[in-house]
Amino acid sequence: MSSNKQPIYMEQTMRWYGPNDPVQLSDILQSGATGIVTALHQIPNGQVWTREAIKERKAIIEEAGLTWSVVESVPVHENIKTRSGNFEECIKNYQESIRNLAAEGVFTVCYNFMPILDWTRTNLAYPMANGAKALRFEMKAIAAFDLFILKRPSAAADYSESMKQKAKAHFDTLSEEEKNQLVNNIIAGLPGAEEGYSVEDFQKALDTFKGIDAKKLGENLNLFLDAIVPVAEENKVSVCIHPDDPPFPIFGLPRVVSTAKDYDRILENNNSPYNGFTFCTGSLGIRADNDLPAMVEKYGEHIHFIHLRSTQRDEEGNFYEANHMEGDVPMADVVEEIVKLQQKIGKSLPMRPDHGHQMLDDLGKVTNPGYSAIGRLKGLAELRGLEIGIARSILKTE
Ligand code: CS2
Ligand code: MN
Repeated sequence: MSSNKQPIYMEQTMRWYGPNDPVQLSDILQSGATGIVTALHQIPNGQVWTREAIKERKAIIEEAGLTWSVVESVPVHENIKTRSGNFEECIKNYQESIRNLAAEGVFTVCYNFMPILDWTRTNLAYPMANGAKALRFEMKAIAAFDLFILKRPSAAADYSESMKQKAKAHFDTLSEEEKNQLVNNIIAGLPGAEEGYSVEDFQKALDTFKGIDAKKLGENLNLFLDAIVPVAEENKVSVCIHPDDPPFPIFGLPRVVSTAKDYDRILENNNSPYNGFTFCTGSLGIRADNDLPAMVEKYGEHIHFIHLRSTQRDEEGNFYEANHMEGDVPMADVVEEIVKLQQKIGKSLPMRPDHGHQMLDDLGKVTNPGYSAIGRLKGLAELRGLEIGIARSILKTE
């Protein structure tokens, strides 16, 4: 290399759902990742994460030779999003959890602000041509659930005539078992979602967002940040919001973290270096109007955590999770910007291969959808090679 500069590489991490995760820490160690992304899923949403509970989890991770790099997520209670009920207590508890994490040496906290549902898919075993299985979001399945199972009062207004027809035709092909499966996929809670619902409870939950449009939800997010960013600053904790997935409204629920405009609003309100983003290429990449490399360049100093995966979309709003190097996400361009960013800020950013296909031996196993071992291992291996190649060639020409 002509330059003396050493490349700065991303910190390779993997998500681990805790002691009950079928993928163990010893498996993650073999992937070459050094960092763990995890959460205390056993603590009910809205309550304080105590120092003892954090310390205990951290010890298990370190015992395995790994580091607890990022919390994903400290969940934001629905009452905070609607500013109702005991939201003030929930915010106090959130502040306390941030303090406790910092006291135990965990300084990066991911969260999201999606109403009611965390990430949403309709098919968890969408077959790829090569026999692997992917996660998929299909509009006609969402509409079929919304119109004919949930029977949400204002659902009809949210779909075009042709989508309504497609949804009806699709619904008529579903067996009882397939209907149950669809309901489960949508509302029972994908891994990491802290809440699951029955159809009845789901409608009740939707009703709590009556009158809360995107403007209001954006204000509620700002008010939440007003309360937690100062605490994050004091404790040197980077809080990083994960984008909406999918990044457009579903079931009439508002979205406030889907675009660069949303990023601007979040920073305008709290322009602290500790207020930032989990840059999830798979979620943001579902929108053709998100220029991902440009977003890394523009918001880089506020990107505290990176999720790399790809999605393949179509005009109708359907998408599936593609191989990490395929699909709509220009992965090489994104990684090139990340390499430049790390060189500029002189810091390594934690990254995880976000989801992977269910493949090889994992096809016969019970796995957390999106979080089987081998697909993520493949993603990480490809991403690692891509980054090394890009970083070395950039430094050579400098
Ligand atoms: C999903 C979610 O895209 C993703 O990473 O697997 O678990 C997401 O990480 C959470 O919603 C973030 O809070
Ligand atoms: Mn993600």
